[in-house]
Amino acid sequence: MAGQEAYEPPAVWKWNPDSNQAFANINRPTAGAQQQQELPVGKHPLQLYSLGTPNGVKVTVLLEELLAKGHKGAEYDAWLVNIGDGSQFNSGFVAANPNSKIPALMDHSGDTPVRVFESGAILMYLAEKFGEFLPAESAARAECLSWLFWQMGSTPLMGGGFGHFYAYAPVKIEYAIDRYTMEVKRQLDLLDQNLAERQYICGDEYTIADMAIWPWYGAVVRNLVYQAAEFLEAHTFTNVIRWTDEVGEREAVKRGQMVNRPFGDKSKQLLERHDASDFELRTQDILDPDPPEDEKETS
Ligand SMILES: N[C@@H](CCC(=O)N[C@@H](CS)C(=O)NCC(=O)O)C(=O)O
Repeated sequence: MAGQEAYEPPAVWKWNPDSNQAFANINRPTAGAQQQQELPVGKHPLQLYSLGTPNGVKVTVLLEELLAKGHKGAEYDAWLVNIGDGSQFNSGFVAANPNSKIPALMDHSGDTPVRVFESGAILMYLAEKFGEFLPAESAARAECLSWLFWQMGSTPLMGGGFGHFYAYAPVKIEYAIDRYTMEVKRQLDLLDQNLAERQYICGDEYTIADMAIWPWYGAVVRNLVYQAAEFLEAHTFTNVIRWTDEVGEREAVKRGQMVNRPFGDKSKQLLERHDASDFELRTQDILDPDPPEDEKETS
């Protein structure tokens, strides 16, 4: 098969730390802290440790949506966790999330701090805490949680499966790309059929299910991840595109996407968020402006 070298697995797999696997510098086959480093704690009860990837954006969008609805208790400090340098293996982060992946939330509002990890669990925790974006009525709640858990279970096949083998793997393996492309197209078709009938994922109401699904599938159809829109014929999923654009117009969604974002347009990068005014005062174009063209080094 094209791109596939013959490989006979040995009886026992051994880790090769020098392999050419994508992300080999941070991946290892063991869990737990690798270095002592405590987490910073800011002034608000809610402390978020994250990065502006789709899993991180879900949570910052929800927090900004809660604040937009007037929930002052949703004020939060968002600290940047650089997963490229292995900060997710610092002892403080591991105490907040033993799984060593962003996002992780600490809620200091009670007598004992509460840790919450897994983005879906964080969405549910905050939605329940503030009584928003998760319907209270049993059937509507079941529908919302079904789509939330659908995202948590399905997206790894898109990200870890399709995205990894299509965009990141150092060899293009037809078998793997075929397998995961089939699944991703099926997932997009499912969303498209659902959104043909409904304004939002669960019906007329915008919920945490939209917030969970949008950063992933919206990014794919708008070609913001994996550069695969043409390959997947993303333009055919017209209902997903309609919903993607509609959700993307929300002010809280625009703000949530800026938080803990160390890449892209500097005016949209808010590396840390400690106050609502940070969106106006502390973006990277202000904190770290590019030198004027005529002062740039020429070599
Ligand atoms: N199921 C987890 C997945 C989180 C996740 O995969 N986070 C990635 C960034 S999007 C990460 O922290 N990766 C670092 C690593 O794998 O070491 C969730 O939804 O919270």
